[in-house]
Amino acid sequence: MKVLVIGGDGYCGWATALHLSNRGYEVGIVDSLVRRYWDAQKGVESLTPIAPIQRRIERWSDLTGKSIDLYIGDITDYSFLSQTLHEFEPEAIVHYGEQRSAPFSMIDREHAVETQVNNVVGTLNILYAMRQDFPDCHLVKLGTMGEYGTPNIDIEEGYLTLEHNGRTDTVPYPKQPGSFYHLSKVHDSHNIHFACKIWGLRATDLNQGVVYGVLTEETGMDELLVNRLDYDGIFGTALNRFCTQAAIGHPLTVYGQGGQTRGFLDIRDTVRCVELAIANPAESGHLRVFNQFTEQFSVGDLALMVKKAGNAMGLDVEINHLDNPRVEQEKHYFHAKNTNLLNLGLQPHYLSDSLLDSLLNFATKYKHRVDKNQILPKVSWK
Ligand code: NAD
Ligand code: USQ
Repeated sequence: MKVLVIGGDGYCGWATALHLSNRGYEVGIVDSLVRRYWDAQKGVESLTPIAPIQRRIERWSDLTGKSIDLYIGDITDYSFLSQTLHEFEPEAIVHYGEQRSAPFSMIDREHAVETQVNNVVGTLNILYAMRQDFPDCHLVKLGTMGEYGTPNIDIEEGYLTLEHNGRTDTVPYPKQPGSFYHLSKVHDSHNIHFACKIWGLRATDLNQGVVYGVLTEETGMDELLVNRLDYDGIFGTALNRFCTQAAIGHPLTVYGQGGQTRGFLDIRDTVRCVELAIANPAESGHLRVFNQFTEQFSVGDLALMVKKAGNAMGLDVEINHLDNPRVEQEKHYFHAKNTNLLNLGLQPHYLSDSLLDSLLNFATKYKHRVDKNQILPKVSWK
């Protein structure tokens, strides 16, 4: 099957492209390389040195004999997108190609606009291109668990059955996201839902939790294939940041009380979930929603786990509770369903002592590359 991975130079996209290629899919990568530009613009860098995309792909091909097609361009440019789809003729599109940092989207008006234009227009262009020429293609779109926010009731997978004044209906689950970035994903979900309904397209929205880890079977094959590891205050996610902080002896940066609870998953499960979604396509005319995470933790619990694992390795790990730069609930109910992917056969990698050891070892190996000025958060929601 031919699969186009949009955003294939990024953290999740690179790991996914290699995994699918390894599993025998014919893979193409689309990327504007805008994430490398944003890093340069903000003066931040992946902890791991990442090679140019062309070298990464060449190395993969030398190692495995498998080729990956590369299309460099911006999907908000409709003629580029349309031409690329005609050249590659995908049977499935995996769409990771968005601005994905909540703090980036909250810097100021310009960053909020840039995030929402990039994300919403890119996704709308894909929907129009599919409607025009590829109506049977399956869109696998990366959404996020943060679309739901932290409601005081259980989170279902995409839809909620309501009873109101004696009548019942099943409707998209109410969304209460916590940043202009997370809102862009909600707008995408609504646009995809509508396009499936009116044009009969098929799509899966993967509401993914916070991803952690560096290595997959494929990205661990060679130094040139290594994945990015963001630890800075804009792009770094909680557990990746905590492990890097532990490695350099910086107190772990728990925001506020630390009771913020989220869904989490290992990058090795991200690639497998996407493969499962592709191998079991959605029906046409329907937006299917899967909640893509394997475990729930509070950030305070994660910090304690990193401290314990770090201390066992001889690192001196302290936990700091900073004034929360975000506006979010710091103590709340959180119980989300995640059975759809398990029912398709996902066998999760749970967060274990050995994985924490390997993440800490990884962070320690590259700790000379840490820019200590990029650890503390600089973006405020207020
Ligand atoms: P990333 O920034 O590492 O990768 C995104 C890639 O998309 C980059 O290489 C970037 O250059 C490219 N891109 C962005 N806009 C583009 C455009 N208009 N045209 C072409 N390419 C474009 O991000 P990531 O962590 O790999 O996240 C990928 C997706 O997964 C995002 O949609 C994000 O919302 C979602 N997601 C990520 C996480 C996580 O923890 N990393 C969790 C849940 C959901
Ligand atoms: N947090 C800390 N300390 C830190 C960093 C974060 O306490 O140093 C807290 C945040 O306040 C928040 C939680 O940890 O409560 C998660 O923050 P994060 O930066 O790890 O994740 P988030 O901003 O939600 O975004 C990330 C990805 C995004 C994806 C989302 C999945 O960047 O692309 O959509 O995770 S989810 O959170 O499920 O929506």
